Formats: sequence, structure tokens, C-alpha cells
Amino acid sequence: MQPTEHRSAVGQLADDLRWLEDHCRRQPDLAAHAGTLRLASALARNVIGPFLEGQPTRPLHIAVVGGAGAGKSTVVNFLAGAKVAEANPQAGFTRHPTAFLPPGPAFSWPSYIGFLSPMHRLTADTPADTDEDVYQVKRLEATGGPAHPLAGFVIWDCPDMTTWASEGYVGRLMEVAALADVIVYVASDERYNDEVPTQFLHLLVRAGKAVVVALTKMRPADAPAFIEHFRQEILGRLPKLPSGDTPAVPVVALPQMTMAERTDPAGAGAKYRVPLLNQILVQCETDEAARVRTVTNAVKYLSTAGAGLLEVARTDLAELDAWRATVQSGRVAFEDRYRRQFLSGEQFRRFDRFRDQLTDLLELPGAGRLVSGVFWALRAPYRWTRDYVFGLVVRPDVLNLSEQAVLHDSLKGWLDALHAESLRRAGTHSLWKQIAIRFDSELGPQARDRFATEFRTFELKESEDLEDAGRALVAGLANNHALLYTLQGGKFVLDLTVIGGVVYFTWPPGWLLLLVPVGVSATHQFAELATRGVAEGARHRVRSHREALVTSSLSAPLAQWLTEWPSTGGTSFEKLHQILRRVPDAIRQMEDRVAAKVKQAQTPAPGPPPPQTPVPPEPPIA
Ligand SMILES: Nc1nc2c(ncn2[C@@H]2O[C@H](COP(=O)(O)OP(=O)(O)OP(=O)(O)O)[C@@H](O)[C@H]2O)c(=O)[nH]1
Ligand SMILES: [Mg+2]
Repeated sequence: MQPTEHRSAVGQLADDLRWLEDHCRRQPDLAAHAGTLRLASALARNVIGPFLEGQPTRPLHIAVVGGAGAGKSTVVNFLAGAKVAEANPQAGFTRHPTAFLPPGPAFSWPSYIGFLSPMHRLTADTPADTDEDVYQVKRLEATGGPAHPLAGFVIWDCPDMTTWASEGYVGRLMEVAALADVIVYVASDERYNDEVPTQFLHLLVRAGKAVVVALTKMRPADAPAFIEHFRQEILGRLPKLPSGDTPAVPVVALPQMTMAERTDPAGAGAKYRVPLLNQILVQCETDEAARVRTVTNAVKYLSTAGAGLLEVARTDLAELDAWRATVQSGRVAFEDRYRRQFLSGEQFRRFDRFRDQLTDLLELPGAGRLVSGVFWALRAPYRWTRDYVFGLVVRPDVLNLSEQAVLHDSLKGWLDALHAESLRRAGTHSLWKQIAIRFDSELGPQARDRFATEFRTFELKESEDLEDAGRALVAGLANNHALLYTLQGGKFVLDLTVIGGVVYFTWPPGWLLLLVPVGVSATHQFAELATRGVAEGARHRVRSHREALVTSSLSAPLAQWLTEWPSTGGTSFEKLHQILRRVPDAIRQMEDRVAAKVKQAQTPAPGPPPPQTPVPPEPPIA
């Protein structure tokens, strides 16, 4: 497997989880879930990706985490052995992560593309309270003494997760916590059992992180009792590791220290520093074992937490589906109302003009006009009678509501139904709540504006449509010369036959010749009936065409826009679908790839054994 293949697979997984995190962050009650998703995407980006790509194991990473003002920066100084991190009485002072590299044999900073990528690396020394998505890397000065006990480690001073402002920077904490091979969880005497840091600790254990607890600020005499109490109250309730084992979490106390102890951790403060260092080193017997644990636990966590991580996507998609169904049923009601209240009663009177043109076409052209004129004159009594009788028996058209009024009412009905449904469901999910809240100020007015714009295009189209259908009807006959001449000739012959027949059967001419106008009127009536039938067929087609036009120009685009409307906040229907489909597969793949890579690393390469080099002794820790 090529590193680039690993990289794109990991990158896609990390991006999908990150997208979902942003999606949750926009919903106020999902902030905690957003944090979990950030941890998951950072595990892929900062741990699994570099491992699969074969990045060097060194450095291992230690992340110092905990509530605001718990003493994290102070603990970082103890790990570093010098006052390097900015400890500050203002709770929530540290706002972005800073990595401290102990002096010693150089190791290269991870070069994995995407490593910590949501944060920008600062190149200049910047105050710890700079509140931006950044991190900095600082190298500790060499003391000239023995090698630093954490020479192969990076020590991360992290921001808190408890102040009100931390919502804005908790992502930075997650980014580094995910990266860590060892977590130092700092809890102070006063705030050790706060809900938020405890939940965070649970999350880290579920992600399989090796945790060392540093309890701070208690009176030295109280330290043993406090440790015992913490073990029972907090650690006794920890969840299981991804392997199913109960986590073994060592606890170290850093009681209230004097200024001298705090400013000189390697000297005056050594009695507190050494047990802490020892506990960290115990967690990492070898670099390789520590890293393999970090990576395998990361994939195990993703595969066990995967379904839960995607739960939000699943729920949101179900709600979006419900919204789409509501929009669609509104659309059906809209079209139905238009059909009932307008289309079924609409006669398209403008179409009569084309029907009359069709009838006129059946008259003889050119010199035949004269004969047609005679026939027309002969039919005068018929026309008068017909118009008179029609006037008596045909009821005037039922006053049809104007098309615009019907469409307007139908739209109102549609929007009212959507509004009512959003109010009804507002308590069930934030999607509906958002719709209900923003209906009057945004959704409703925007929908009406769009409809008004689309209606203008629709009006133009419908008028063209009617003209086109009428013209096509007339042109269809006018351009079909064979049929036209046959019909014209046929009608003429029929008229002559009728006249000839009347003259023949009533000879000698008498008052019965009056049957001639009756006869030619009858043939004309027949022709009219035929053209009326053809015109009615065309009118019917215009009606169905109009129905299709309302759908394609008005109701379908509006339904599409309404369906997507909750997406203006960033929710994309397709994206949620893609994520639900892609992420579980990607996690399974990661598991397989990591397992294969671990196996490969554990299988000794064939060939002569490497030359034995003396192992340097561990630096003594007093
Ligand atoms: N006297 C005394 N002060 C301490 C001790 N440990 C920490 N402090 C002080 O407590 C304050 C907070 O400590 P920090 O190490 O800055 O705490 P933090 O967890 O990094 O805080 P934020 O970055 O603000 O979240 C600082 O003023 C420290 O000097 C201690 O043992 N004794
Ligand atoms: Mg701090």
C-alpha cells in the first residue's frame, strides 16, 4: 500500500468527521458531541495517518490537560524541569497549545501532511493567552547536565475545557489530546470533581489513552487521603478501555508548593517532579510499544464509538427526511388545489381564435373564395339561428378564479402547513426549532420572493405555450397540403353534392329549394364539429402542458429550495448521506490497515541479525 493511498483514505475520514463536527457545533445542544467528533478526526489525522505512513515513532507526545487554573502550566514546568510555561493566576489563561521539546538528541518534528492541520503553527514566540487556532513549538535549553529524562518526548501545555470561553478553543485541546501517547490529567484540590473535566477524562480513557493523574494544590498532609478519595470517587467510575480492560491510572500528588519549589522544579521541586516523571516513563516502556498502543487504541475507539459518533448524522438525516416529506406533501396539495380551482374550469378562450382559423382553412382558396362566399351567404340563416340558440342554451362560463389568485392561495396554504408542522415539532429537534424560529423572518418572505420571481417567468412561458400550441394546430393543417386540399375539396364536393341532390330531388324548382341553405349548413356544421374535436384535443393538451409547466416552473423549484432550506445553515442532505456511507467503511479499513502494519512491524525482517550496539543506561532519576 502506497503512503499516498493511506494519506487520502485517512484524510477523507478526518475531513468527514471534521465536517460533522462543524455541523454539530452549529447546534448549541450538540457542543459536547462536536468535541468528541473533533477528538475522533484528530485521532485519524494525528495518530493513525502518521503511523500508516511510517513516520518515526519519536517523539512521543505528553499532553497536560485539566480544568481552568488546575495547575497545568505548572505541571508542564515540572515535566520540563524548568520554568518554561506561563503559569498565571487568571483561570483559563492558556489559550492555545504549546509544545516543549526537551534538549537532547534531535528528533524531527512530524512531517505528516495534515498533522494538527486545523491549527496553524506559529514561528515566533507568542504569549500563551493568544486566542487563535495556532500552536507553537519551543525547544528547551540544554543545561549541560545529564540527559533529560523525557528526551524522547514532546510536552504539550494545553488550554482548559471549563471556562465559558473554552467552547471557542476546546477544539485545540482535542487536537493535542488525540495526539498524545500519555495524558497528564491535572485536577486541583478545589475543583477535582467538576463535571466537565471528569467527562473529558472519561472520553480520553474510552479513546484508550494512557493517563497519569496529577493532583494539585492540596495541603501536603492531606495528600494521601485526597489521592485515595480521588481514586474512589473519580477513577472508580472510569469507563473501560477499548480493549475491555479496566484502566489502571496512577495518581501523583503535587501539593501546595512554595515559590522556590515552583520556580526550580529540577532542584527544590524535585521531590514532586521525580514521582511524576517515573509514572510517565512507566507508561512508555519502549517507544514502539507506547506508539502501537496509542494507534491500536485509536482505531479500536473509532470502531466502537463510530456508530455513536454518527448518531447525530443519522438523526439529522431522519429529520431532514421528515422535512422533505412535509415539503413534498405541501407541494402535492399545492398542485391539487391549482388543478381543482383553476385548471379544471379553465377554457383557454384565447384558443378559440385558432379553432376558427382552422375552420376557415377548410374554405376554398383563390377563385374558390367566391364560391365559398356564396356558401357563406347561404349559411347566414343557419349562423343566426345557431348563435341565437347558443345564446339561449349555453350558460355563461362559471366565473373562474384568476390563475394568479389561485396560485397565491395555494402557496399560502403550502407555507402555512409547513409553518404549522415546524411549530408542532419544534420541541423534538433543533432542525424544526430553527425553522419555526426563522419562519416569519426568513423562510416565509424568502419563499414568497422566490415564488414571485418564478411566477413572472412562468407567466411568460404559459402565454408563449398557448400561442405555440394554437399556431402549431393551424400550421399542422396549413402545411399538410395533401390533407388540406383533400378536406377543402371534400367539403366542396359535399356541398355541391348536397346542392345537386336537392335540385335533382326537388325538381322543378320550388320553395323546396330552401333546402339548399339547410344542406350546406349541415355540411358546414359537420366540418365545424370535426375542427372543434381537433381543437378540443389540442386544448386538452394545452391543459396538461400547463399543469406540467406549473410543476416545472413553480412547484418543483420551490420544493427543491424549501427542502434545501435548512441546509443554508450548512447541513447538506447529500453530505450527511455520504458521511453515513463512507465513515463506517473507512474506519473498518483503518482497523485492517493498522493491524497489518503492526503485524509487519512485529515480524523481524529476514536476513542477518543487526549488529549489537550497547544500550545507553537510562538516566538516573533520584
Ligand atoms: N502557591 C501555589 N500556587 C500554585 C501551585 N500550583 C499552581 N499554582 C498557581 O495557580 C495558578 C494557576 O496555575 P497554572 O499552572 O497557570 O494553571 P493552568 O491549569 O495552566 O491554568 P489555565 O492555563 O489558566 O487553565 C498560577 O498562578 C500558579 O502559580 C502551587 O502548588 N502552589
Ligand atoms: Mg495554563
